[in-house]
Amino acid sequence: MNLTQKILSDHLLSGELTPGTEISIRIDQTLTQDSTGTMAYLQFEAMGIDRVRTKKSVAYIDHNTLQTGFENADDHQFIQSVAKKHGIYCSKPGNGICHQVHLERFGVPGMTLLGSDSHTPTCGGLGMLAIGAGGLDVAVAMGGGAYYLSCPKVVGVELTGRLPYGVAAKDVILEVLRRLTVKGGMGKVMEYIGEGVKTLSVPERATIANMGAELGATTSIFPADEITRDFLRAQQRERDFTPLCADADAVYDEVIHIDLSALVPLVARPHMPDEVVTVEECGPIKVDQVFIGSCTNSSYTDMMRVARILKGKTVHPDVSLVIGPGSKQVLTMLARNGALADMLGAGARILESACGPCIGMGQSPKSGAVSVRTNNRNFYGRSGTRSAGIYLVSCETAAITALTGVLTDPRSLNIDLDIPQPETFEINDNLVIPPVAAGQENTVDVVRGPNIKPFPMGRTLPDDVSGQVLLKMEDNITTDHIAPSDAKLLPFRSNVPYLADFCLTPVDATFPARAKAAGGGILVAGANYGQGSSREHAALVPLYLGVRAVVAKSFARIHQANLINNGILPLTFADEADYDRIAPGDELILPALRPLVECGSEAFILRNLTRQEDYTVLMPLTDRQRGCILCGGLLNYTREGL
Ligand code: MIC
Ligand code: SF4
Repeated sequence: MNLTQKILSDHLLSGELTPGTEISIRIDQTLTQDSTGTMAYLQFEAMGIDRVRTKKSVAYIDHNTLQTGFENADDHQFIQSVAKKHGIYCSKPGNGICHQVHLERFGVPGMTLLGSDSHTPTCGGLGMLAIGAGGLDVAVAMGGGAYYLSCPKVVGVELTGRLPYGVAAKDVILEVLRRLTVKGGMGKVMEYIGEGVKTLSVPERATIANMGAELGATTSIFPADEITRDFLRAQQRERDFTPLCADADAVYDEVIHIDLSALVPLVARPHMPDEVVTVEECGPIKVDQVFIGSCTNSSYTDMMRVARILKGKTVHPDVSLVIGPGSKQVLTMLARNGALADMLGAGARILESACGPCIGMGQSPKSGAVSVRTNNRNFYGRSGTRSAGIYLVSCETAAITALTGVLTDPRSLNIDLDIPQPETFEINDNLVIPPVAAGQENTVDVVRGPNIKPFPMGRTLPDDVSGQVLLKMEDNITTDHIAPSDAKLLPFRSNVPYLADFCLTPVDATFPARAKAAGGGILVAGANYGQGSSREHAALVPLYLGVRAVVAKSFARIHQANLINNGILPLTFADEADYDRIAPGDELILPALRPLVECGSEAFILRNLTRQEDYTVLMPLTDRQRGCILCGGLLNYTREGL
């Protein structure tokens, strides 16, 4: 067996490990972050369970830390109190980015982790099977419920050789994205194997696993070996180590080879993470802003390399350099060993350990800017400045670029970039608040500020579903298009009615008003609809606006699950050519849909009343998903079941 199959079979609750069929697995750990967490905890509360039934559940506060009004702080208080009551550890603002902290302090090789954030696979760097999901799926897992997923194919990514000077783990994953594209990992787990794995530290593996999310992969995983043991020992948790790897004769559905020695520094150009070219090909474009940080690249070793490059130098006069170390642990260590002073000395602007600019929470670049960043997504508008272009690179490329003012290949540096892992990391978990003991739940009152509004619930499926095509979209529409998030909108993640007025506005500014005027309708989209974030808001907000169905060429995994969980129909074209036959404004109907879904049909007639045409659309559903669709969502379905 390969490693993925081993962990899946250890946790299998139903189904068989046949790719493409539904399986369900037991979840050992969960994580939430604040921008998806408020909704997840409201849903958890709605399930009426006193205490989480996982081995460990952690609620992080790391996204909404700008606090430009009362909203974020209210949400923090809600999360901290609800966590304390229900058996969940709460990582307070300032403790760091969920994935970085989880890797340092909580991840355990061989366990399963479900997180309400699409970059949860970061802990795959430790040999965990770590999967991103919508908040409702995480709420169910916290309650001890199974997590259902389509059994993935397993791709063996065989690494050989060793990274040359100036080439980083980030360049490995950018190379995978260059080859496979943002759709290339759909339905697959990327399992890293081969001799080259041994040359990569745990934080480097985590960078690669993290950005596997941009491939659309279910997750990415590395073996747990002596390097993993050393990392856990340095985190004073060697007891959590178990050696894990694939069997020598393990079989993979596909294998791809990467010779680490042959890689060069790469860059993903605006506005997609797979728009990858070499730094050399991209050329010395003039740069206005550099951001170093995010869950992809903010480990201690990343930051130390940056400090070394900056030491004794000055940031280019036309560049604003912003650095956000990934965790309190990292920032404290930089402060103690003087690296922070080197960064400050060079003119870097230091941010608290949080997501920050990665999700547009501050530091939006100027109009038309070129912003070079170490994070994982460069989707249109995500920085908060729609006219800016975001270029994704390694820490080394970002740091030297900040000095030269133009995109620069770090192989031109001539300083030692070899940073060994420290013998021991600085351990201080005083910003992690433990829950009350079992049985004490009633001693905690959950605090709800005025920003917390009830979430919309789906309605039972009517016999016919009909509506106007409100919008026709191209391929690769992201959740940042559907439910945009920046410093102005993130504070309203617990306020769906407010967010609804921004739904799909990066595609068409008139969409929310038109959807409201039409009383809802149907969306038409190309391939990989809903890629990116796990935010359930990309389903809740259209639900609030009355969207009943999305007809697409294909869907991204987490978004498709979020649609079903909220009772919105995810339909695909049987013949993709039919996509071209539908126009915005067309009136569509799915006649007798409910009885057909009830009797298990998977193919349906979609009638275009405007053009007098019929198309075949598909919606293969498992029994559980059928229940969700018929009842108008997972919560209704679970309640009916109870
Ligand atoms: C992101 O990177 O897009 C986010 C913000 O972390 C999201 C979660 C969210 O939208 O709240 C994610 O990756 O799932
Ligand atoms: Fe935070 Fe950015 Fe990572 Fe999302 S991708 S968890 S916003 S740092």
